[in-house]
Amino acid sequence: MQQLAATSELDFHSDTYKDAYSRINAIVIEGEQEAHENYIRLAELLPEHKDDLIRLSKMESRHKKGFEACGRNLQVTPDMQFAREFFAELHQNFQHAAAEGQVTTCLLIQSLIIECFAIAAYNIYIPVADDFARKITEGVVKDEYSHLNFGEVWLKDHFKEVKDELEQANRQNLPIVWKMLNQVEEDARTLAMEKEALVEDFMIQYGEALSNIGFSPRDLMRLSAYGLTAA
Ligand code: PL3
Ligand code: FE2
Ligand code: FE2
Repeated sequence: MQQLAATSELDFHSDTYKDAYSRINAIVIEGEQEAHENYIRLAELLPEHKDDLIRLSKMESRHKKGFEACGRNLQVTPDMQFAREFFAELHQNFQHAAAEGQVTTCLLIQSLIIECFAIAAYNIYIPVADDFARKITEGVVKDEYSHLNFGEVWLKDHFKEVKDELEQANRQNLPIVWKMLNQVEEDARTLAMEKEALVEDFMIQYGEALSNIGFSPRDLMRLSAYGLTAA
């Protein structure tokens, strides 16, 4: 009900909406661009899955184009500088892990954390988006589930060998997600997206993914607790 009331009051052409959109839209464009690059890097690290990963990287550039069109449609110029800073920590951690050949950490950052973040954000955005952006986002979110699935399947197949590195990568990167959410909380609310809903959706996707990979309910509690302290 609250969501409905909020939507009917949204003015997609107001200065307030467009100002917040210039940052959120940029974050999403930057996120899709980094995802594109990350899957190309992963294709180098996992040559036996090269074709699949290159296919995912191409989907990410299509997503980026779609969200660029959403910004243009509202006559908003995305604040890309803001967005690059927003992703800087995760970006650095991914680059570092890739340089060390830590495929597990790279997959946790891209296919679990970033994809779950995207799925949560897009799910919460769809009901409050303008008509143009809603259609684009509905198409994109379907793809993101398949990207999350790629990571889940690979990590599940190698669970014994990757478990410790996953725990360590989770501990290092999950707190960053909460910091990122806090940074966009206000702008997201201007778009009628509530932080609590984003957190809830993220934790559901992420927890399900960890459970599919092989973590026990007890492990899940421990893993999810990281970062809550930072939120
Ligand atoms: C991977 O395929 C895509 C990575 C994109 C990451 C997006 C994170 C978005 C968080 C910002 C919350 C508001 C989202 C608004 C949706 C248009
Ligand atoms: Fe994407
Ligand atoms: Fe994706």
